[in-house]
Amino acid sequence: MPAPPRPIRRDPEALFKAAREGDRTALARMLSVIERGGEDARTVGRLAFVESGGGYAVGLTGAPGAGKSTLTDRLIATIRQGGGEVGVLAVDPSSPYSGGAILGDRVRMQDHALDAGVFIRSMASRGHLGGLSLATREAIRALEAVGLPLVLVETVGVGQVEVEIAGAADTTVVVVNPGWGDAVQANKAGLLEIADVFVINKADRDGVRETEQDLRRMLEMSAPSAWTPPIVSCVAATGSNVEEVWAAIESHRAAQEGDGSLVQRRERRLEEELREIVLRRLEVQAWARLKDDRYQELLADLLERRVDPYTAAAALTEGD
Ligand SMILES: Nc1nc2c(ncn2[C@@H]2O[C@H](COP(=O)(O)OP(=O)(O)OP(=O)(O)O)[C@@H](O)[C@H]2O)c(=O)[nH]1
Ligand SMILES: [Mg+2]
Repeated sequence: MPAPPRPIRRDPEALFKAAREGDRTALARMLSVIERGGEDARTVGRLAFVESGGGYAVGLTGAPGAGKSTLTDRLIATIRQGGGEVGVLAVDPSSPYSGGAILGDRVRMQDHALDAGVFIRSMASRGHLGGLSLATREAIRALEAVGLPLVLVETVGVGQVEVEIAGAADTTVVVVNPGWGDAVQANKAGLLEIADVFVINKADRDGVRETEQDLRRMLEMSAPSAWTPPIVSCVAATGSNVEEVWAAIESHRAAQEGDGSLVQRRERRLEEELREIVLRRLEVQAWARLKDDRYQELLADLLERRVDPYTAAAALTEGD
């Protein structure tokens, strides 16, 4: 029996070209390249950047188990009914697993796996936490660049990195559940500041009214802005009221497109990205310096009290 054809290793340019032509396997590989980082990732990122900017990204975040994946699954169906194509990134900063495989709890989304209008990919940290938020931005642009007009980004967890990733979308949806304290927890995690739309999922349970009141009260205490995040309750498990969630996302989009704030938001985001990349590069350079001989000398001088720490630091950081 002939051996199955081995996947051909393609250079990043060829990969990008194939992905643009609709080759989903090439697209999946391109995302692996981005996730891994390095020279090939830079090439793909550069190519994608030029072709990106035409899509719209929706971030979904919230505490573990809030129902983000179930809701994402339902939103995919809603979007597909409207005839739109959609890319989905499931980002899990706490998980070392990633790749083409869709993680356990996302099995539901597998229903869409055979639909050519849906592309689903999970991304994980591979150890460098902050790097994931940069990689996610590049992945969103890659999906835009191959012509997916809409990207949903589900982020698991409620830490700082998760807030960063979810906040990097054009519309950020924060998913909470009914019950005492859930809204307060979301507030503590910094989710209130990034929310454009609140979803109270699992509305088949008690406490929806109280949670809604909590959210309203906290919103009233926060600084006034042009957009007041709507609060929509739904039962993602059955699909009940998911259309309203989608409508709230669309009205946020329309409001931002109407008053020019979307452009501003994107510009701000790009500047933030630039700053983060610069900081990262400087950090790498700094660590490199801390390995050289000059450092060892200065450290010895410091420990012998021949030099103070500030003078030593100045000697290490001055341009040479
Ligand atoms: N009762 C009820 N259960 C729901 C609803 N939506 C989701 N669930 C259940 O809640 C559990 C968690 O749902 P997921 O969609 O995996 O939640 P998640 O937020 O993606 O979870 P992580 O990705 O692990 O953070 C599952 O058992 C779902 O079946 C709902 O509207 N009502
Ligand atoms: Mg999930």
